Amino acid sequence: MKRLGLLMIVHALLLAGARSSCLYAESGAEGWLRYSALQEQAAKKYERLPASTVALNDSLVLKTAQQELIRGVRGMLGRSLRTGAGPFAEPAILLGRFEQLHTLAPALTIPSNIREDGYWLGHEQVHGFECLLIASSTDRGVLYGVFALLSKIARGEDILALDELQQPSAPLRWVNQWDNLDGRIERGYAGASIFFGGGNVRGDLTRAGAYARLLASVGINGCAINNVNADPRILADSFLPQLVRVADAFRPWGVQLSVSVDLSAPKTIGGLDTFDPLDSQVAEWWRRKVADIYKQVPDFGGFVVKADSEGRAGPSSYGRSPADAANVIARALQPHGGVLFYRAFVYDHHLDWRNLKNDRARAAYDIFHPLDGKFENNVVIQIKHGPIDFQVREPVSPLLGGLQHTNEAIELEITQEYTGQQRHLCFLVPMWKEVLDFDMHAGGQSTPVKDLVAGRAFHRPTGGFVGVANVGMDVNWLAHPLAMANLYGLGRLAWNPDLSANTIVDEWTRLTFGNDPLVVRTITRMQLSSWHVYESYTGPLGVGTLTNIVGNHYDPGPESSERNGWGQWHRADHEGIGMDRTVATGTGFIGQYAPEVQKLYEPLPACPDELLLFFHHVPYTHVLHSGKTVIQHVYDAHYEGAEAAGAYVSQWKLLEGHVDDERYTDVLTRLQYQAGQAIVWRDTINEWFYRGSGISDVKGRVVKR
Ligand code: GCV
Repeated sequence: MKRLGLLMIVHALLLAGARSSCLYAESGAEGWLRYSALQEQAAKKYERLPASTVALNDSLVLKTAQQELIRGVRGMLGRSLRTGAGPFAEPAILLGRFEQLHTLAPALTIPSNIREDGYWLGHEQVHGFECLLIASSTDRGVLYGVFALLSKIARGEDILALDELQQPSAPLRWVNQWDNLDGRIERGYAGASIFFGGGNVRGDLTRAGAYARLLASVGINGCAINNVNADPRILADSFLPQLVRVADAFRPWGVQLSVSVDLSAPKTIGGLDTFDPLDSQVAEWWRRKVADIYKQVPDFGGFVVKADSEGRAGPSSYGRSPADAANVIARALQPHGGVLFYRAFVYDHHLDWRNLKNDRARAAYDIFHPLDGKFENNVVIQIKHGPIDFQVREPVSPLLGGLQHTNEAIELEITQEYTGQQRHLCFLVPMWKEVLDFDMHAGGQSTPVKDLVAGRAFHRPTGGFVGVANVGMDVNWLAHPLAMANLYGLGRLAWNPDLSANTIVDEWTRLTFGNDPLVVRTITRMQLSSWHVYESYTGPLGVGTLTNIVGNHYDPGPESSERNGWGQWHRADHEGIGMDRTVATGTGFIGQYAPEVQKLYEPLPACPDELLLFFHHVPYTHVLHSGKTVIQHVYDAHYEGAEAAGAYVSQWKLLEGHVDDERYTDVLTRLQYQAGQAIVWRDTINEWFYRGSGISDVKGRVVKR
């Protein structure tokens, strides 16, 4: 134990060192929008880029797009694009909406029928001049097209014969921030809020504007800025002028402001003696409140609601359903075009752990599936990707396949609450890809999650993606410079879930660190392996969380999930481990999936190793598909994982001199810390399993201290 304690202290000191380096120069602040000067040879490729740019309307967003284009070209190619010259005077980069382009050049064949915010990059003759065209049905789409063009230049791609149409997979591509009005962020690991402090919106919102720019660059179009554990004051009349300022900071980037609201607001701040969603005064309160907001923020996005969950107020206080609660607010939003995200993260956190049939994983489906079709058309059920809570490995939430007459959005957690809290490297895109590609077989058809959430599978009017981001005032936004690949990846997947993890991380690395092949190869390999590495030393075989769940959700704490009502149980005893969620003998959770999916999980021999302990309780001696026993797998995985984490340090050291010193040293310090902490995890978990099972490691490494 002494050795462990010492290691912890050394690592805490190392981490403190890593944190203080947040003060280094602004390199992290630009994220993946660095626009670093290209080397002479690389820049030659773009010699024929037109020397001017013309915006075909003067909207705020189009102006932003034009300024961004000028900024990017100046940074990367050292050239200042001219503006103001008409499109007929010289070759130009034309920015505008399809209809404007058509008026200008009726003979052009312009794509039609493209989804909102989709854009076209084309290279055409306009009035005798070679022009590069960036066009869309919306000004925001043109902005996205500009970012795409700049990304191509930064990554050295050809742009002179462009004819490329890009359209978003889903209409709603949002992030949620869990920021409190006092400036702290729930599950935020990168400093204070960029929006709030001392109970108010910050005076200086420069950083909020810079965040909106990053979001827009990957197609994110909405941001709820406050914690889903919402302070009702966010809706106070006196607070509205403060929200207006945030909306102003977002607007140039086409990011719609939204807030999380507490269902009790009509009572707590509204002066009513009830918040019963079926009470007509309550309905009227929401109607007026929403109308006031839209008067001052006409492009307001809508609300997010967490209710009847983890102590939050909810419709159950009046015997009403989530549909009653969602609909009363949704109706108020409807005339203004706003949406209401109602979170499916509703569960009883006082479950009786002694009852082996109890299962928190069942909650979302049990509550929301019977309500399918009872929600207004502008309600979106926001569903965490797994049935528990962002663990390192979970099966896909059955509710994603359980709503066919209701809009849905998938909630993915960018902030690494259970996956190393941005102190460990854990690139989550490979995990999200597995979820999005998973076929739920809903309604007897092939329905990958990505089609369900986009609304395509069942012809829903809307749907999408929500990433819980929790960026903070840290110069790197998410603290660990490599963690920004998760924010980038969320946006890219929301736009196009068919992109591979490899493509996404390759793009991000080139944009963030340049095109040096050694850098690109090393970072992409590290990132792509990192989720499995983290999983192997923290939560193997789908066991769920072995972290300290009653405390920081970070350190190893395998006992903490048991004998309490939170329902994150792994049910380890001296003979075996795992939750029996089968239909035959367990909690019946597997029965919430379509029959095709049940077949994958219900029979023990079919169940994939990586989810075995999520679905089945087995003896430690159970033999896996891999041929190893469960217990030996646990021992080996922890040694392999810790070794792989250690190897990241030497891999990163190859980049000395290839990456600027500030980021080189910052990342190195963090990886060294991670390597130490992985050993702490390895020894704590292996020893705990050894004590519990009494079964020795065949390689003789695990000892009782
Ligand atoms: C905002 C988990 C987190 C909570 C979070 C909650 C949620 O339980 O630990 O901090 O609360 O999820 O998603 O609502």
